[in-house]
Amino acid sequence: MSFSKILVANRGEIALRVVRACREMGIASVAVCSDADARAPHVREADEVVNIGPPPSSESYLRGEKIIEAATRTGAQAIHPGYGFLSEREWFARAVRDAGLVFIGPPAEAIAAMGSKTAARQLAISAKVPVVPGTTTPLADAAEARRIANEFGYPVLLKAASGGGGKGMRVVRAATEMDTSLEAARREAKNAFGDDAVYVEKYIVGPRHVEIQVLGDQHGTMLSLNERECSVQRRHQKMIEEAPSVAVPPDLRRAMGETAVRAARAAGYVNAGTCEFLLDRDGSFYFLEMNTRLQVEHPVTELVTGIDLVQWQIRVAAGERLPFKQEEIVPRGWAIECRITSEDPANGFLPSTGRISYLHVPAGPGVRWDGGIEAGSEVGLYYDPMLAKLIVHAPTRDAAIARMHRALLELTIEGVESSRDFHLRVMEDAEFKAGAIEIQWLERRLDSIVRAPAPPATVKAAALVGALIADRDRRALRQTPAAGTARVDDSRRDEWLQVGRLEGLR
Ligand code: MV4
Repeated sequence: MSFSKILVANRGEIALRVVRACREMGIASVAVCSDADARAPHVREADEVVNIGPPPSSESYLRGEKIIEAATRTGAQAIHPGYGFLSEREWFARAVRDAGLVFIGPPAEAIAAMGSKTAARQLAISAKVPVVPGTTTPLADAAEARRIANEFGYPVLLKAASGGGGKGMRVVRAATEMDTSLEAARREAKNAFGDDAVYVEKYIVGPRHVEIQVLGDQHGTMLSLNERECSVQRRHQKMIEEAPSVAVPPDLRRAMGETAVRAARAAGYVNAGTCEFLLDRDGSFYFLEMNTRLQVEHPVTELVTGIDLVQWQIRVAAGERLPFKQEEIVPRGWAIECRITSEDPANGFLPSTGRISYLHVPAGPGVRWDGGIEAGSEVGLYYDPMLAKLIVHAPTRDAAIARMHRALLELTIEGVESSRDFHLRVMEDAEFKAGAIEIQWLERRLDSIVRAPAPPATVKAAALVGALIADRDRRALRQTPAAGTARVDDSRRDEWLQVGRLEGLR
């Protein structure tokens, strides 16, 4: 059995990613779009389109019943939800199935099993998956919290039972802070999730965020596709991901992979999913939660494993068997992804809006661009600010960093501010280059990174004059010393010299 037509219930780069997989597999695709996306690339590349409503997500991409109706009407047999929107809604996975369609993702029951943080924690414990020491049931009061905290020592972390994304979290460094912190965590949890249940864990200081991609078929095969390092994040938004991780030697890779597979099996998981872990500095790792969807950063895994995750999502949803053996899945080379967002790093990552007046996309050896925009695209505030992902693959981490730096220099986006310069500065950062990153690294380093000398002056000037100057600008920037040799101060002087030369040309 295979599908002849799939509806893609998403927008932007991920919708285009799924449409591309369909086309390569000889499967027709149906895009859905809001009024704001009628001319978007994901719509143009699909075989059919159904308009599902006004721009706000709540009136379009979140309208499950409209989307299912569109699938039925166009004769699609399956729905790919992408990430975000309806991808992790248990009710949607169930409604798709009840409509006689295939949800390209895990069973509704597996989404439910991993949906609540405390339930997932209990499931993990029952499957002998290590979790951070702490409780699995909500705290009654501060006295109970103090009693538990005394067992494993301060600092501890209060977490919302219905939590996610760091909301309702409070670090408690001493018993005397417990009352006020518990109150604050409860208030925040109540506001964010309508549930003030809070539990407590030992606070792990300075860990990395390492996650394991798993892929399972309907015949009992569950594979680990190894780790991704996702520590470079700001306010729980990942900015840069890579595979493999400098902190994961082969033995640890095997142990974490086996653990993730055990967690996935315990949840009755099928299709692609990700187990998130904290990796402590001493090499111990703790299961945090499972993301029951395809993730933004899936391309880095695709590049180092050679496995097309989206195609295999479709194949296993259609009942195919995975033909791979765990021993065959060995990382090859190094991949890095930068999330290119319409945010202004120089301005506290303030979202920027406007029309993309000019776009030059990097290319060349080992460069992949998963984008959902083009010149002429309108970037508004209705949707996520991620415009595209720039992904590179090279034989070593050093070569991948140099390649990403080169590709970022080639990238020009005019009309909206973007995170491009921020990413350039990270690729030049000595600590990043040394792999000395953990979950607090970026927040600690951000000031010096965004205040670092950067092309903004050149880019801004170019924006005024237009696309012709932008091209010349890019040529000038390309002469910046390579990532491996430039000291920040040198590159600053060099870039300002380039700007001077550019100005002289006008
Ligand atoms: C933690 C932790 C340290 N110790 N738990 C943040 C979001 C939520 N999913 C779990 N999070 C954390 N849990 C213990 N016991 C640190 C974090 C954390 C974090 C985790 C992953 C990626 C980025 C993070 C940023 C800040 C804090």
